[in-house]
Amino acid sequence: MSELVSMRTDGGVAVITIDNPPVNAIKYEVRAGLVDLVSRAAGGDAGISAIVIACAGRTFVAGADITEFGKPPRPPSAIAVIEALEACPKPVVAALHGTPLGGGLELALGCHFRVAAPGTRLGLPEIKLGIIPGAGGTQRLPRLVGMEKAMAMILSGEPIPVRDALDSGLVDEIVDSDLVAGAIAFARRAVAEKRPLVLVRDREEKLANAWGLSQFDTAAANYTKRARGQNAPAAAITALRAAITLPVADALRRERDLFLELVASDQSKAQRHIFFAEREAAKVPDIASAKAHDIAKAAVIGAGTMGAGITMCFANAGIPVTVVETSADALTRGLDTVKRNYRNTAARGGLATDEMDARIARITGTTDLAAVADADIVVEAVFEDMGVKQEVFGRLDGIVKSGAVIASNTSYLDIDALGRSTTRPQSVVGMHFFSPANVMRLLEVVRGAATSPETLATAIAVGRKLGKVPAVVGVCHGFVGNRMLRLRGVEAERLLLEGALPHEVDAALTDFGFPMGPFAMGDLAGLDVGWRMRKAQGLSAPIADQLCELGRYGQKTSRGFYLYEPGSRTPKPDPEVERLIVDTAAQRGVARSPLGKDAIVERLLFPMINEGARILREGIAQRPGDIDVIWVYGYGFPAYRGGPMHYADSLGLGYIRDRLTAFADKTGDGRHRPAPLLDELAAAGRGFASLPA
Ligand code: 3H9
Repeated sequence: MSELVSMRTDGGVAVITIDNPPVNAIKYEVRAGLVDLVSRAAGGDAGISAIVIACAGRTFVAGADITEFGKPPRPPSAIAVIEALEACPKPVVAALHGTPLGGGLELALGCHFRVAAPGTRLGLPEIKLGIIPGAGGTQRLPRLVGMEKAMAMILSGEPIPVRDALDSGLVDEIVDSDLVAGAIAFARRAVAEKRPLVLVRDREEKLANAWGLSQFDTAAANYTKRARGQNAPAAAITALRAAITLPVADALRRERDLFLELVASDQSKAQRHIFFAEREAAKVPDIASAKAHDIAKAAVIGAGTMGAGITMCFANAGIPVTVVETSADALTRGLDTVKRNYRNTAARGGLATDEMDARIARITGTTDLAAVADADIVVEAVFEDMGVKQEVFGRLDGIVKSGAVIASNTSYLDIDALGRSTTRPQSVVGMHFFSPANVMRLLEVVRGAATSPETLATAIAVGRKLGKVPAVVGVCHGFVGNRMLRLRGVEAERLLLEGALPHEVDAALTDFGFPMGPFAMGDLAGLDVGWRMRKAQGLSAPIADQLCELGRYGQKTSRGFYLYEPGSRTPKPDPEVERLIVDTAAQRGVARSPLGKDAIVERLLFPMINEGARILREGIAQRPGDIDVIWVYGYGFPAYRGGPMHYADSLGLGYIRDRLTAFADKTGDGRHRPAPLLDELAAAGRGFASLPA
């Protein structure tokens, strides 16, 4: 018998327990153990009248073991386990807690009944891995909760709370006391009451009352519209549609075929890469034993756009936070922004009123910097200027209690220089949030030369607590994300001179899968921001600078790279901008000629990948996957392409090297010469993924 699955009996009820930490994934040994024990309990032993399937540890089965995907299958499959459960003539009750997800929920759907502990969250998140449920989820879930809800759950991948699961028929009972005891009691009642053992796959009532095909197709179209470029959503819809159009056995086979096709696809490989890279990015081997400080109180310096967003992050996570501004007016403006954001979320149904009030109550505003004295972490989010920030750090040094973390939200500046303006550089770290800070998942945690292991560990732990994806990076101008972004910006401007128009460049990137192209993005953020920064550094951008000189700052002035109708955020190509581009190219003696989409994408992305190689060699990022995580969570790089470095590997580094060499010859820009690391890997026929961990 497998050690990961065990059985005991409790007054005639067999309790089969899975114990495969950390998340009870149903890997081979678990599947084998389950088939063995379920068939034993189901068989002749008259002493056993019912079965409970439960899990040890923090959760019921959270899915298939993702590390097994792409390897030769080892029977029994998850489907075989579910068939064994369904074949059982005795009632089978799943006892759910934690996060029954994916194959875990599918296992539970193979049982006759489901009971759950309070706080359980149930879902089919396969879509986030570029696949669909492959063990009956697309057929059994709609039979329990109806097609509309099943479609929402499977296409979003988001879990639902247990209360919702009870109301929609996914679970039969919430057990407030001991879960397994409650499940055993439920099983005994089922036996005593001779409750009919109807399999979920045979329940037709909710499907029969469900949408007709035309309603189904209308709803499905809404999801596929948003799915741009991804294969899994369309496959999920095909499988769900089969629940209405095919006999269940055929529909299950259809689902399985679609699942197998997707598991083998590049998109799913890319999304699985991101799943594991996300979990790796916050791991720093040399601080593994450092202990994070407890954070009971936080403070944020500055209540501008970033400061207000960061303040909300703490309040959302249940941490009391003091926000400091220099004037009463600025403070009021900042706090108003926070309240408006919360009210908007509440109005959209995203936040209950009492929860909103609780979050707002966690925020204290003040103009007195001394109020941060008892904070365990202070996040500085003042104007992006070294002098201003150093002054703030110097003052904080005299106020903040010993041992507290002093973090800067700078997006470019030298964390070591900020550390040196205090007497405790060991407590200083970068915490680079992305705008809007209360929404964007990425947090670049910047490790200074003097940052102590405890400070770094605390910043990472705080990031997790705030629901962010922390990625640890080293100090350089712009860290990982903005350093690479800058190269993309330079290239985008060059492409305009060489023959492309802003909407063509943007369309090439949105077709690739980015939510927005660089020019629409610049207009949204405000072109004056980059202009000011370039001037300070003695840099220039041929087109953007001229637009700014004309007062075209983007959406806020209704004109930028595009034209915006009053009250609209939809970018419209502007003939005046086209003329300016054509004239500028002529003045510079650049002959313009049309550029194809693929050529545009290569010119924008390959120099970034090259910079990524330099970043790796310099040790600014620990692993290629960290760079991928930063680009997926901070800059909208499509997860189904796995981030820039994974994407580079998928194309082959030899190809990237050759294209970069051609770019360098064409533009005369030395930055385009293949970076030594890229060159070496390409010469050896290797990819970034082959670098030692
Ligand atoms: C599926 O089920 C397909 C079926 O439809 C068809 C076939 C049957 N496999 O996230 P954490 C690891 S597809 C392997 O930090 P948390 C994870 O890498 C699957 N490993 O914990 C990490 O390792 P490490 C559908 C897994 O408490 C450790 O466990 N299911 C898996 O923040 C802890 O993870 C999903 O997509 C796995 N399935 O969150 C659920 N899951 O410590 C994916 C986790 O070495 N999992 N690991 O870095 C999750 O969403 C979260 O892990 C969960 C816990 C919410 C469960």
